[in-house]
Amino acid sequence: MRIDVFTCLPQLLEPVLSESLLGKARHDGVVDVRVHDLRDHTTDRHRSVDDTPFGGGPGMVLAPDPIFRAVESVDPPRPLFLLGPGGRKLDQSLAASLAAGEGFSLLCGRYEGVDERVREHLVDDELSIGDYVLAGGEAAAFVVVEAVTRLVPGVMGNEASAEDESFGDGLLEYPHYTRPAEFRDWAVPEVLRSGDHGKIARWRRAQSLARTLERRPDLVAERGGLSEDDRALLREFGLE
Ligand code: JCQ
Repeated sequence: MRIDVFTCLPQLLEPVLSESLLGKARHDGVVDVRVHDLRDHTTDRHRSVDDTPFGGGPGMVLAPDPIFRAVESVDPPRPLFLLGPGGRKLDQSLAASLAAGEGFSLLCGRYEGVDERVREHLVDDELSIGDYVLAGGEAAAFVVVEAVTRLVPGVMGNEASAEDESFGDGLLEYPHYTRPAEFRDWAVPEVLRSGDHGKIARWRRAQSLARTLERRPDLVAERGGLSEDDRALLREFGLE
């Protein structure tokens, strides 16, 4: 999987992409994440990537020339997504479809925006990580790269855990515990220490269901509500 990121702040992005399991996966050649500095594709003496908006108004706009030059000289994997609050919202299913492909590219918006000709004639689509405004697309690029690459086989330490978790099946995670069995008078639920693996699996599933119903009823509705099995499971553990 190859992911190319175009930014005028590579020094903000490169360090966070080089740490932890993603950094190791890049180092090991499991994923190929390339960060490109838009400033390397400027032609003026000041290496400027932005300019004042036609028509006036506050702030600066990313100019088209360095962006077109950067993208055309690299010929990065498509689709090329512009990161911005106006885009299609990233969710787990979009992350999964991107992870199933060969690669894609990201363009980080900055300042007040990006020259509209980039949107019209260069990028394939616009991607958002949520309904809020960032100073620039770099933090959003990191979110997209992390959400997608952790689904690529060989990136995460534990291959099983990416599947078993939150959102994998549209439910929130069950509660997790580690040692000590009793911490400040708070004991780990007895079922987890019972050694009854069938019962543990049912308890976890019931906890996931109850927690999702309580905190994110919209997610339960999205999967079509509770099945009869789901209800039986909640009843078994007195969670109904
Ligand atoms: C991404 N949710 C918010 C900020 C303009 C494309 O133009 C702009 C891009 C940005 C940076 O991205 C975000 C964002 N997902 O703010 C302003």
